[in-house]
Amino acid sequence: MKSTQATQEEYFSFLRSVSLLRDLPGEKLSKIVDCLEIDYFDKGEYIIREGEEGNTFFIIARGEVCVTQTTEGCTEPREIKTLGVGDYFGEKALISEDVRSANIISTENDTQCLVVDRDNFNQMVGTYEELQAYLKEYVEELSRCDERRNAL
Ligand code: WNU
Repeated sequence: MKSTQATQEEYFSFLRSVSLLRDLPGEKLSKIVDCLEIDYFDKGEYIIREGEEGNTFFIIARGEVCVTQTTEGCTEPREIKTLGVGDYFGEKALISEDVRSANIISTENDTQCLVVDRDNFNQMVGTYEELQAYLKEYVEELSRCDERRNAL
């Protein structure tokens, strides 16, 4: 990401406030800031589509998104949760080496996401065993949630 130093510092302190990244060393966080892309989405716009290949991880810096998913026996994808500022998504496809497992749709105009690509995500997570273990466990929990939803 090319930007002024002031913006760099804003993103740095924002990332520091994201629970997942709380314990990363500053040096690591600065590297993430350096390689971030910023993406903007309008209300109703799909950020992620279920079934597509994905190579990016997202952190919401502004706005809100909803998570929807196809379930057996339903024609329309079902809404499963909403996420807001400081929440993140898209880790599952990266960690499980799978296609996207849900839709992520912006529910506000001008939703702003910080986007980390697979290489940088692996660098961010791979070097921190705790982070890796935490996400891996979370992703397994999501798979169980998916199964339960389909069993109902
Ligand atoms: C869920 N089932 C599935 C969420 C975000 C981060 C964490 C929950 Cl650590 P992807 C679609 C994304 C997926 C997840 C997100 O949707 N998601 C869920 C569920 O119940 N996915 N399968 N809830 S919000 C959320 C925990 O990030 O990653 O790359 O794309 O498959």
